Amino acid sequence: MKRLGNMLISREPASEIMIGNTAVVRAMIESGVRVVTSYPGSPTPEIAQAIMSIPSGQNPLYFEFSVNEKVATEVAFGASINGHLSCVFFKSVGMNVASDTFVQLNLMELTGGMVIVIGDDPGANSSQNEQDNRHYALLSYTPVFEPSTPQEAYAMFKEASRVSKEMRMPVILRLTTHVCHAKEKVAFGSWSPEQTEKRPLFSMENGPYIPITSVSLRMKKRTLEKLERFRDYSEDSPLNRIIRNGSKRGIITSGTAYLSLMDSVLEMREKPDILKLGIVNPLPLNLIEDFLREHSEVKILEELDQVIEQQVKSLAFDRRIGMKILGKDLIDDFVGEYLPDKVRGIMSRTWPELIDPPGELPPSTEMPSRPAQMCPGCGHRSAFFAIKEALRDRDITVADIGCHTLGAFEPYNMGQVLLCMGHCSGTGSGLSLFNNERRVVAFIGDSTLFHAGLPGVINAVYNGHRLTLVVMENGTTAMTGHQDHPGSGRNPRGSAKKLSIAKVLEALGVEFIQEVDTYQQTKLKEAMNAALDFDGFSVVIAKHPCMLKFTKEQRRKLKEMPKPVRIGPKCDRRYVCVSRFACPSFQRGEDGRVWVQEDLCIGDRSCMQTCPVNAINPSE
Ligand SMILES: Cc1ncc(C[n+]2csc(CCOP(=O)(O)OP(=O)(O)O)c2C)c(N)n1
Repeated sequence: MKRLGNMLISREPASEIMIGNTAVVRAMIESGVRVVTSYPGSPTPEIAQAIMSIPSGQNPLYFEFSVNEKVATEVAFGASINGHLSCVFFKSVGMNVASDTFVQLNLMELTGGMVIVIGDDPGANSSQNEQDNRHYALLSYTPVFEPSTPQEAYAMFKEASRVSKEMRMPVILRLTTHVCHAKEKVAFGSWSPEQTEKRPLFSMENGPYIPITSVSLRMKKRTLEKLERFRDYSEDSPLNRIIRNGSKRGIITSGTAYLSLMDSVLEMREKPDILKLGIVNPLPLNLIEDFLREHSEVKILEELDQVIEQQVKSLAFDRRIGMKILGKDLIDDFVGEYLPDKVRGIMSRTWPELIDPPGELPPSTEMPSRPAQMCPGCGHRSAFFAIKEALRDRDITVADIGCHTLGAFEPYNMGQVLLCMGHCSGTGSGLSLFNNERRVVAFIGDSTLFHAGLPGVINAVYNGHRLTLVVMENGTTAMTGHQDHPGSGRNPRGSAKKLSIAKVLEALGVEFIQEVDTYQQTKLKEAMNAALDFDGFSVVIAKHPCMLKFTKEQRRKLKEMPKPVRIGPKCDRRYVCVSRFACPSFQRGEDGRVWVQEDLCIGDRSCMQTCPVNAINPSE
């Protein structure tokens, strides 16, 4: 990490192998970004890791994890109108949380410039959906750069910053999972701390900054004019380029789809011309018109929705361009990442005479499927095991987003409905209405509670909903790689004020709050029973540090780690440890014997209390 940090602030130009996320950080530094904000989420958390790897005292970037994406966008906006080039980054669905703020940005004169880096997730590798955030760009009149590789991510971030500053408007750099995590040798330029520009500080004269009534309409007109100026710039930008193969067939594409297409093109019997778009909003309409007129058939190859296709078809209609435009024709074309085999399949359906469909994968290359699991020692497992004992079969459980979502799977089955971060108290409240028989229990992580969970709590208190909220407090944002949050007592710059969840909830008017360590299963079950009996909104804070993080830290400090547990002679093969507690350290042999996989067991002993015959024992 130290080498990474030093490389990111080296003053000399160089070439280094790096992932797209890291390349973006180098570009931030070279561009003179001052303020960077985020709320964690895949596929972008390595941007934060790279920023935090820079030695303290030498970091030219102020960086914070804000409490959610909306606040992160607001902090970056505030910095920008005070003359500092700023950047906010988050994952795909983070845009939904940021959106109320984000859609206003285009109206503002962003004197410092502001780049919004979005990590979209076609294929929903680590998200609830694969939403195409180019729709938000259209909705908010915001330009979008879309790289295909880490080198392009680096170059496009720099260009996005330059244009954003020059035109004082927000600009999106839209990454996707593949671009974030792809690795290649990136050639970068020089940098010196002295080169950071001074730009106009906040002044009402740069405004207006209050979009109300007729002022808002004037501001919108100015935005639309800026967007047209941006389109003119895009018409001539080398980031939109044509690869000519002398064909009457053409393809318009961008991002990852372009890279996968290049694989297919190698196999094509006749190679089409390709218009590779690096700027996908607003589209360079004159460039596209010329491309359409030069070809008899043009295929639009784009991952996810028909954002480019619809605009190109409407352009062809408006400008009376008579040729064939081929778009998406199957539901499958809207779903999943455009990886090489998928693109080859699409191209072979479009022009069967040019390329054959991909062959079947040989069986040996198929990965065995493995269910996602909580880690050995995870406090969430201990909590689910105990809470399950307090619930009745027909009680309703509501999941939220985080590691604890894994409780929705076998054998715990805790969580029957999930929408998005922080939904659980609201959804649970709705489920509790006209429902006197089935009790409702909602689960939420601590980072999620601060992110978007508190309004649901306030609503439940205010409207007197009867349900129990279990706050799974592990002191970190575990799911996305252990980022700090307001309850962890740290921020990227060191120690920070630690907010007590119990005190926050108390201040919000919650009348029943009990805190229990999740390893104390009997106590937790009692607390749950009391909470479920409470006539109103009740909260149980089920606490235990994230054991993955804790064990990693302990390994650095301790010479010797706790020893794995062992199975004693009392074991009468009821298999509670294997089937109901379901820690992956317990294995059932072919002969029916239970044994402990020692390289998984962290010796936390939370399992010992779950064995009805006390057959799980500590090692000496
Ligand atoms: C709007 C949005 N932002 C970010 C994420 C990425 N993400 C998934 S779970 C999670 C939080 C997990 O932390 P916590 O609530 O503390 O639960 P834990 O994983 O620690 O159990 C985040 C940030 C997301 N899914 N949605």
